[in-house]
Amino acid sequence: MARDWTDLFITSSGAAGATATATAEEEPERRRGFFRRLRDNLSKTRSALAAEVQATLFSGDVDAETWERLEEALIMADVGATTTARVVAQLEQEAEDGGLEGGEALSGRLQELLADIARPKEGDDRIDLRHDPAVIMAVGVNGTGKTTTIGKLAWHLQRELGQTVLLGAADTFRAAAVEQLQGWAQRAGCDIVTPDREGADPGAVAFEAVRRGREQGVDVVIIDTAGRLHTQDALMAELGKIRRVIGKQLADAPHETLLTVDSTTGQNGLRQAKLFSEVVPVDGIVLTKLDGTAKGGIALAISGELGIPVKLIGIGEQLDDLRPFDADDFARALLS
Ligand SMILES: Nc1nc2c(ncn2[C@@H]2O[C@H](COP(=O)(O)OP(=O)(O)OP(=O)(O)O)[C@@H](O)[C@H]2O)c(=O)[nH]1
Ligand SMILES: [Mg+2]
Repeated sequence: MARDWTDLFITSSGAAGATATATAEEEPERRRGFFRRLRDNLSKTRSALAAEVQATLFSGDVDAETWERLEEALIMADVGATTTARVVAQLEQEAEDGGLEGGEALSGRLQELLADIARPKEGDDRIDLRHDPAVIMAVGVNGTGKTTTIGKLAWHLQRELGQTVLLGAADTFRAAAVEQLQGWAQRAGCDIVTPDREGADPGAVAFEAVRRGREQGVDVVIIDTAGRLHTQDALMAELGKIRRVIGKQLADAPHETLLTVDSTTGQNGLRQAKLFSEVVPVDGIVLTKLDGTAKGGIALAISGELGIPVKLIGIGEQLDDLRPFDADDFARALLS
């Protein structure tokens, strides 16, 4: 099932349904355009991986060297050793059993196997906005793309799903961080709650944002947080504190904690995801900067090895360069 904004987000209003019907006719063309962009923006990983896979699987005789080379290519693309071994063993088995003949069949099956690994578990793959308001919190290592992602997300939620959005600038360490988020609020056309001074308590800003969101009846409040290394214990503990303060304003909030992972950091991203999710309940990953890396296979390693769903991907710096993650499209864009 192809994923769009209406597939990823569950909303209570009928707006999503209305949008979906209105665009039903243009849908195939729109999706083709979407896929072309995805494929283009993933070109670094694709050119590294697809060429090698073609050369390996279409070379005629399939032998031990074929599987070794395929493993190497997947590991180079950061699919991860464990996930790679699993996929290649399965493909090898199926080829030996005689079900797969020729490069076309082999690469088609490889694509399926990769998509299976990347696909989040049913029920684990959506973001429920049916709260008053829904509170989303962005966390992650410095520079991974939290603030940029929030800006793009606010824009899409309003444009595609008709949701009203309020941002909370709880990255209070640097004045520049607040200014950056203000810029995005302007571009997205939504309100923002800012700290009254540099170094203000991030929990207080988050609390105020949720309070104001309730008062104004907005649909979604998105909280930005300061970047922190997964190894900085005190800063990691602070995330828990911000969450508790939000919970005092609105029980059960935050409803969705999104961890941004910079795909250019490769396997280190996997480690970040692991350690962050040990400290805060991470509901989904936003994998950013896929346009700038040959290591896009990290999406598969995260799903395959940590079982944390990748929900959104960043494929550039423009407003519309954020999109719901679709495992099938992603695998296809990497290999075709
Ligand atoms: N090419 C590309 N650049 C991106 C993407 N997402 C974010 N960036 C860039 O990455 C840089 C860092 O993004 P920010 O959103 O400021 O990252 P952050 O996590 O908020 O950073 P801190 O607040 O310092 O922790 C910016 O220059 C963004 O434009 C993406 O998907 N593709
Ligand atoms: Mg930031």
